[in-house]
Amino acid sequence: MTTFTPSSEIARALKLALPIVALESTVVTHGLPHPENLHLARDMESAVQEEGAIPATIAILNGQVRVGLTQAEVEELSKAKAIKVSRRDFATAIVKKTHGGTTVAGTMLVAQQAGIQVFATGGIGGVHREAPFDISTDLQSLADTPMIVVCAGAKAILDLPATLEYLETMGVPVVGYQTEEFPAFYSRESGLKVSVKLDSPEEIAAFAKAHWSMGLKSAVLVTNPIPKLTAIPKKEMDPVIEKASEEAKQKGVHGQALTPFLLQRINELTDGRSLQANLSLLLNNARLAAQIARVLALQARTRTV
Ligand code: PSU
Ligand code: MN
Repeated sequence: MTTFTPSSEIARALKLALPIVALESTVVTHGLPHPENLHLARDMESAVQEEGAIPATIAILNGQVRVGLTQAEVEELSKAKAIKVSRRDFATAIVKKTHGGTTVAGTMLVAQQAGIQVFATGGIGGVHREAPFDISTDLQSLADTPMIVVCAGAKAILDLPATLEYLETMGVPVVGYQTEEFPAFYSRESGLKVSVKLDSPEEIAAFAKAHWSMGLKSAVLVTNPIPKLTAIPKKEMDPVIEKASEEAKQKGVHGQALTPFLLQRINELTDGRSLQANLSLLLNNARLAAQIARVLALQARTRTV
C-alpha cells in the first residue's frame, strides 16, 4: 500500500540507500511569515545538500501526501492556504484535497512509511503551560516512531519540565549534542538536564543503534543548541514568553492555533530577533541531521559489502 508519492529524486535515493533527511512543512505554512518561510525552506534543503545528504520536504499538495518537493512546489506551499497536519488531520487534507503543512508528528508518520530514518526540525511540540490538556501529538509520535529527530529543544513557550517528564515516561532518550543541558529553542540554557550528552554524529548513530537493538520503538531525540551568535538569553526570553502567553489566554487562543499565535507575538515583541534565531537554529539542525544521515548510510553500505 503506497500512501505517499515520492519525488523522482527521493525514489532514486531510497532505492540506492543514499542519506536522506526528512524536513517538516508546518514551519513553512504556519511557523514563519512569507517570504522568510520560502527562503528558509530553500536554505534548509541547501544546508542538507551541502553536508552530502538529500533533503525530503514532506507536505500535502491537493490532498496528495508528498515526499520531496520541487522548487515550484515549495514556493506554492509557502504562499497558498494550507491546513496544519498532525496525525489526526491527514484524512481531512486527503478527503478535502487541501494543501497541508505537516507537523513533527505528521512528518514522522510519513517519513517512517517512506523508510527515512533522520528528520530535522526547529522545535518539537510538547506540554503547553497553563493548559493541562494541550499536549502535542509530537510527543506520542516520538514515543512510537523509531527515528532520529534533530531539534533545538522544545519550544520555550511550553512547560519544559513537564515535556521532559512525558518523554521519560514514554522511553524517549533526550540526547544533548555536545551539551548536558536541555536547550530551550531561542536560548541555549534551560536549567534542565538531558538524559545523555553525545559529541559526534558517529556517537549518535551508535547510540540509536543500541537503543533500537533493545527492541524499543521510540525515537531518539537529539537536541542541538542554537548557535551562540543568534541565541537569546533565557532571562531576556522569559518575560516575552510570559507576556505572549498571557495575551493568548486573554484572547482565548488554544488548540492548533496556539503555537502559531505565540511565535508571531514573540517575533513582534523581540523586534524580529526571535525570527532570526528561529532561522539560524533550523539551519543548524539541518546540518547536524545530514551528518548523522551520512554516517548511517555509510554503515548500512559497509554492512552489505
Ligand atoms: N517550532 C517552530 N515553529 C513551528 C513548529 C515548531 O518554531 O511552527 C510546529 C512544528 O511543526 C510542531 C508543531 O510539530 O508546531 C506543534 O504544534 P502542536 O503543539 O499544535 O502539536
Ligand atoms: Mn496542541
